[in-house]
Amino acid sequence: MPDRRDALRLIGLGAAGIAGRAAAQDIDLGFAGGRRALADNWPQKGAMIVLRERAPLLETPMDVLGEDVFTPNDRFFVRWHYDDIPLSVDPAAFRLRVGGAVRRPLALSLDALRRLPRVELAAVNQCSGNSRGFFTPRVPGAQWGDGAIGNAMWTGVRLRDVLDMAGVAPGAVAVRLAGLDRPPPGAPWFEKSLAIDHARDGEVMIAFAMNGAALSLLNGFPIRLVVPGWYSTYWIKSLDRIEVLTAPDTGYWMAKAYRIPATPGANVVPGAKDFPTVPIGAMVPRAFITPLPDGAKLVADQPFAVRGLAMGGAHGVARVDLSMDAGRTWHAARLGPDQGRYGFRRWSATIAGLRAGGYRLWARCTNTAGETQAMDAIWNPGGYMRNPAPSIAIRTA
Ligand SMILES: Nc1nc2c(c(=O)[nH]1)N[C@H]1C(S)=C(S)[C@@H](COP(=O)(O)O)O[C@H]1N2
Ligand SMILES: [Mo]
Repeated sequence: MPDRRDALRLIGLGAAGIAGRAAAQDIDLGFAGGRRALADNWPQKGAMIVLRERAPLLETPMDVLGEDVFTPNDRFFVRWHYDDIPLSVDPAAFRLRVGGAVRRPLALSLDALRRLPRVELAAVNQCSGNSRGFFTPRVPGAQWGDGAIGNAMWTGVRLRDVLDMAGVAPGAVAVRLAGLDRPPPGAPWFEKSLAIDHARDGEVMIAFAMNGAALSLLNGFPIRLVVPGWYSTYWIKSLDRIEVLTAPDTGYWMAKAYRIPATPGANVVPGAKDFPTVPIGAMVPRAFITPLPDGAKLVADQPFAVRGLAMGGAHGVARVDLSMDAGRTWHAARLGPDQGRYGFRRWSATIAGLRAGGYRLWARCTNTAGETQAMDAIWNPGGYMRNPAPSIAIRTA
């Protein structure tokens, strides 16, 4: 648990320290306006890329992401919408309330939750707007690079088991979830809903640990929702309220925000405005080439190793392919161990020696449902679901 001093840093005292430290450790995310400070004075966090201090937006550096299939908790990205986030939580006093269309409203202690059957699952947590900074033309919203993503082994209990304890009443259509963070006066609570069948699918989880340790405050201590395969806007942190609804959620965060064009791949012509929308949902496949940096300098005529991570979205990773000719021909990469369909999977390949010169290397992931990454990026005004085949420049000399 962060102490009081750590908590104070969260509410703004950190600013001076961050500014003082930043100059030597700037990072360039690779788009105009993408210079950011790296700061290591956030509670329970190592060096993070700071997009915003209040409410915190902290991004994972890509070389850190590439080091392991599981993202270290102290480098895991952070995203909150409202300034008023929980700075300390008393685990003994904490209660998860379950109400709405249920037979027995509940106020569950953490101990009561822990008595339910335990489940464990690897899953990628990715912000809907990950990589938004690369949108062309640019769109408003958090200007993330590619690091608003991480993979963890989540431990917790099934949302279904909690709902069954309360007894879902007939006529239930959705389950609404909210946490301890508070909106400013007049603004709507950050609440998200899942269809009742989704909420009861046995995979949606209330997690109390990631990678074997308690959640950090910034990542949702003491419990958070995990919605495997779905964008993390639904992964409510510091979850303390569950409400079963008998009519669809018409709240701001479902009906107005986090909506995507109802078109294939959420893609519209840049600048388009009047199109039907649906709430964002399942993630799409992505590959990342890391830790090899963009513009890597390699020795000519010598084979070299490339590796990275891939995710399949709502389906497992079927394959990762590499191209050195702008997508005309693709060659299969080796896949590392399968840790479950919702997690990252390692890929690697050896590339034969290249004559001295400049090259570009592309990667793409295809999932077990046959969805793959296109060479060209999509566009939508929310800056959501970006997943073109990534590429890096390589120089050999
Ligand atoms: N209570 C609460 N939960 C929340 C949010 C929030 O603002 N409040 N933001 C959501 C969004 S949009 C994202 S991307 C993820 C980020 O999870 P992380 O900070 O653990 O990486 O939290 C989700 N859960
Ligand atoms: Mo997000």
